[in-house]
Amino acid sequence: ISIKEKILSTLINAKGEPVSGQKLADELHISRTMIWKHLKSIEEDGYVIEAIKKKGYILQSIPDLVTPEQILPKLNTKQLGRNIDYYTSCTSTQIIAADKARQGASHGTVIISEEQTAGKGRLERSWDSTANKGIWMSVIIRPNISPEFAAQFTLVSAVAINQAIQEVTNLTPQIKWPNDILINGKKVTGILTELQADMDIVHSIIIGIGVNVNQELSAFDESIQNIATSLKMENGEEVDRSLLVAKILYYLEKYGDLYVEKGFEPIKILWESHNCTIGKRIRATMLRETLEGVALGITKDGVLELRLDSGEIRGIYSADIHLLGRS
Ligand code: BTX
Repeated sequence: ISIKEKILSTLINAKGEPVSGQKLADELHISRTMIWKHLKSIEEDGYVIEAIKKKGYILQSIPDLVTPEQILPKLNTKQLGRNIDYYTSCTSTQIIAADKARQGASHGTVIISEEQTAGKGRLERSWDSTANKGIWMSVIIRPNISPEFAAQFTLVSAVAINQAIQEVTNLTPQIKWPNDILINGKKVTGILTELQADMDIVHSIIIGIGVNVNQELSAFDESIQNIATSLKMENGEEVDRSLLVAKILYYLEKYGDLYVEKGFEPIKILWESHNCTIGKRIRATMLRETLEGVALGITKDGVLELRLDSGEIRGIYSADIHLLGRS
């Protein structure tokens, strides 16, 4: 933790009371001039600090950022998010997380950025990641499971994010198999799960989470304006991003642990109660074929069962799903 971070956390912990510049200088063993320089730099990050003669500095307002300083006081987890690597801008948190995981980053490490310049979707598609308006994060987990069970973490994550959004906003999102969260039919969240494993052992799973939070419609690239939405667009209010991050991590830990301990059955029930896919007529586009039919349900392994018009039932492991309406 740097000197600047120490000064900031002292100001935050003072809860509106003045903090003496001399006291800060004494405690941190640096000059008053250095304190002043750090305060200027904190102000450049969007914090508003008032200086009161003979009394000291008061923190007047905090910008909406997803810094560790803002997330940690709201975080109620044992391991997830206890180690946060924060960026104001980066190419993709998923790429940084993959490197860190290879270098041995611990279970629960989070890479989070205010902005991504090359955010990734599945199959090398791009993910629109406007600065300071969304949650763009990757969570490194190291569960003790074999690789064939890793894909289900996408469904575990969807349930966790869904629950967190409901709790913070009162909106009721729905999960579209396997990895989209929709509100009023538009995409508010994408999940990208990547695996580092050998044949029979998982080294790490990297869960990439993108949530559109405070964007206006015009913030989205024109090409996705008709399919994307943000929490603010849906409920008309700004959402506290760091609180939502903390809640997502809380439920991801809770449901991740539940999955590792009890298997997929309890997650399946939660997933089913929030999904908008089952019972619908859908089109599933896969790498080599496109199928149409009625989504019957998910199996105990999270595979989507599709009844084709011929009556044949097919298990879908991975696809892009287009909802065609009721069956
Ligand atoms: P996906 O392949 O299911 O969805 C990508 C598609 O979604 C795009 O082709 C586009 O049509 C649409 N899209 C792009 N950006 C947005 C957006 N902001 N909102 C709604 N729709 C959009 C989903 O892939 C997985 C996305 C994971 C993103 C996270 S962010 C943190 C981490 N880092 C990173 O680079 N990716 C993950």
